[in-house]
Amino acid sequence: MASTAVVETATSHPLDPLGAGEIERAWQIVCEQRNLGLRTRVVSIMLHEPTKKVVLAHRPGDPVERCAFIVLVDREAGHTYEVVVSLTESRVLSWVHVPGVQPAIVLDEFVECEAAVRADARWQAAMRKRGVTDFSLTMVDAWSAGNFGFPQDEGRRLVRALTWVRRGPADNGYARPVANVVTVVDLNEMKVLAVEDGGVVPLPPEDANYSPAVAGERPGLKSLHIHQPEGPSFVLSGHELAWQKWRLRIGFTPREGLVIHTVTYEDQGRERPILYRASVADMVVPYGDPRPTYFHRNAFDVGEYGMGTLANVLANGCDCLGEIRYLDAVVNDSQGRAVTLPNAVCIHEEDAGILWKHFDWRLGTTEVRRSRRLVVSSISTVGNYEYGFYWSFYQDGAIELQVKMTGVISNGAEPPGAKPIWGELVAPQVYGPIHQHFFNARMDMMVDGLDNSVYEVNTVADPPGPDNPHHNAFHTEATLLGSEGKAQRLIDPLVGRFWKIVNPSVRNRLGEPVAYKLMPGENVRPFAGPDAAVTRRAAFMTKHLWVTHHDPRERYAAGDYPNQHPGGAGLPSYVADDAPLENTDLVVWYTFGAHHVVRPEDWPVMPVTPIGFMLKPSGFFDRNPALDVPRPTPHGACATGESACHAP
Ligand SMILES: [Cu+2]
Repeated sequence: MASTAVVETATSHPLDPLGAGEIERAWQIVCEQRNLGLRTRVVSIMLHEPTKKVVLAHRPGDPVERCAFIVLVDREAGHTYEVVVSLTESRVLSWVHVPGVQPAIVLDEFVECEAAVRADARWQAAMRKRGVTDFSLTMVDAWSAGNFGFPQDEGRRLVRALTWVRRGPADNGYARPVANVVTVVDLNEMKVLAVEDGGVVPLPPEDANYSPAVAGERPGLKSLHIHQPEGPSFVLSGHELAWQKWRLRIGFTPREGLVIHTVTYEDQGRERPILYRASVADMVVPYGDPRPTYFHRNAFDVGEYGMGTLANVLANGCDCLGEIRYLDAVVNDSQGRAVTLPNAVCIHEEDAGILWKHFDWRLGTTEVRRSRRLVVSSISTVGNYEYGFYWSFYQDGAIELQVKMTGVISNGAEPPGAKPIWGELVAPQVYGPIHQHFFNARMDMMVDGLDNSVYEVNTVADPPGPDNPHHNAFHTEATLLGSEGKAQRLIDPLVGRFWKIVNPSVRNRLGEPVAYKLMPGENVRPFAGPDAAVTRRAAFMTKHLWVTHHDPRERYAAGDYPNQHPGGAGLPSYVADDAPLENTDLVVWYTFGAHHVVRPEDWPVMPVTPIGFMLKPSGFFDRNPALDVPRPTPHGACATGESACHAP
């Protein structure tokens, strides 16, 4: 298991996430230097990232100045504050009241909200009407309230909680949704404001448990072991990862979870930068059912809940298989204490099928290479759903992000015999509303340097004519997306559309500017109307590609505080000045949507559905950069000709 290739030492780098000691020290400094109300909740404590200039100039051994960025809520006044603390100088550098916003809901609020709802007489009456008398068996999920312009919501920190009922203490409670009951809770006062009861629908009759005791275990699976007796081929030093010409840093924030920093690929002795920073900086799940228990389901799972805070503790042989190295993540609780999530980030190599092959039938020789990828991953549980984030790096210079969705669908109950319009039945009287999951990956690009341009490339058919007498001609057309206004685009798979991030100042040996291309995968458009609250609040989902001029304050596609936000924040405001984009420091934001028409097979726990995209070199290298990957067997046993002669 032990390997000399893996050096688990802490390096001091400006992008290292805050450690437990730093988190607690930052909060201690705030407590010492500011008069805090007794009812303060700490939402997040994370690294206040230094400027690119500082990071890119950093050399090993240089002194590192460390700062923390803290968001807190003063529950008494209902105010939100942003605080920057210098750990190096032990002082509060800035303290800013941000008016009219609600930061993400924190874990303690979930727990306290459930208790407050269970204790409320109106909610208890609603439960008794449904035959529920043991309130300890209920599960109350604090769904974000959204912003529907209700005057009574104004200025309050709210959730619209939904209830499910377990049959026994170890039961999958999501089997029994309580339809037509929405409980509005003020989180600052931790008080139930209203219980909206739209009438009784019976609880669904069936259990939905999925342990082997219930589901059984099929026979026939022989053991499968991944052995790397010499250890993995990557080297992890602190948060820096080096593998097969790739070098990158792994970051982690309570909000985004996994963050990938400073990605480079070594090419003929040059360490060539590709990405400065990448993360899934936002997501939203709009539901398509207009009825009272459903219309407000629009979870922004990154900005409203904190994907990092909800990261799982991963286990070898379960979440990842093989020769695994892990990184712990450290987040904060609402009292400013550090919370270590052991093994939150999994790093391992995977065989990824063949990388390239050619059989020369005249010579009877074959050259084939196996592809291996380095996968950096993390999984978060947000209430009923699981999201896995997998960044993969390939030997041919490709980068892939895959999000894997699993867990339990958000559901409801229908009366016996009812056939829902806005979704599907997944089990008797259990209903899964139609919905979508839109993710936005923010990629601060650095293709051979900070100054880049973005082109859209479409393929067009030539018109018939003297230059196209056989009507077969087609070619690509590249259009510069020269400003933030022009760089708001949709996918178009029918014209083979992709986007190229080029560095106009660096040419490959063919004289073309070096580039990476963004290759969309599965995608969809949002179906919520243009004036829907969720469309205003998550305008990022209305375009698949956005490009912005780099501004370190522009971090989140739906803005800094999407929770209860009326809309217009994030990308629409970032591009309002229509900044020019040619040959400059820019950020690419890619929205990708999973369209979830729920199936009975998604019940009671859904098989993983992956969605994602790739960044591929496109004239970045002079030729296939993976020619030098060694043959799969030491003496070239795969490299000699086998039979199977066939005519060309
Ligand atoms: Cu879904």
